[in-house]
Amino acid sequence: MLGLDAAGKTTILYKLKLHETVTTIPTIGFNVETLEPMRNVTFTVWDVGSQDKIKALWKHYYKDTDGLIFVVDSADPERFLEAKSELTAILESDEMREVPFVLMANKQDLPGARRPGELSEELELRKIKGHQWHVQGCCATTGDGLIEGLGVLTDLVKQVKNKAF
Ligand SMILES: Nc1nc2c(ncn2[C@@H]2O[C@H](COP(=O)(O)OP(=O)(O)O)[C@@H](O)[C@H]2O)c(=O)[nH]1
Ligand SMILES: [Mg+2]
Repeated sequence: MLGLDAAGKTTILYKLKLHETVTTIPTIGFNVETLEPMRNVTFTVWDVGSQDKIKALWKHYYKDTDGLIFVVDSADPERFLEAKSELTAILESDEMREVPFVLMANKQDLPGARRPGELSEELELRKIKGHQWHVQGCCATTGDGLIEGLGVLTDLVKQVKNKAF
């Protein structure tokens, strides 16, 4: 799970793991948790910190990734361009070839939050080649949309794997 700082990654992880809204501080390094199996699939979620210094380390987590959760603060349009270029850079990495992703359009509860469809336009997801993707609206603090997003990611990962063998 990657995304700009303050997008809501750590909040998402602990909502899924503990069913609680935790108070977060900027993540230094990473959090990793294994979630209870959903539909026979076990998720090991790496929530990798995204302050500038740590972002340089993201690439070390790409290896053996089956699916990417990319989290965006839907109510922060000033950072959409930055989010888009980070996402593009991740997907262009050799180790991320064909890895499907779900873009979590987080913070849907905030006034002015862009809807999932608008966000995919803003981030020009249609231009991305070689990756299956889906945009999921969510709210990490209530948990709305999180399970749905993981469900879609499961389907996309299975599709890619079935194609490969
Ligand atoms: N209103 C609202 N705030 C959120 C949501 N998700 C996260 N936040 C807040 O955004 C801030 C950054 O969240 P955090 O999980 O630390 O982001 P990270 O840097 O991506 O790990 C925290 O104050 C969270 O409480 C959401 O869905 N709605
Ligand atoms: Mg964090």
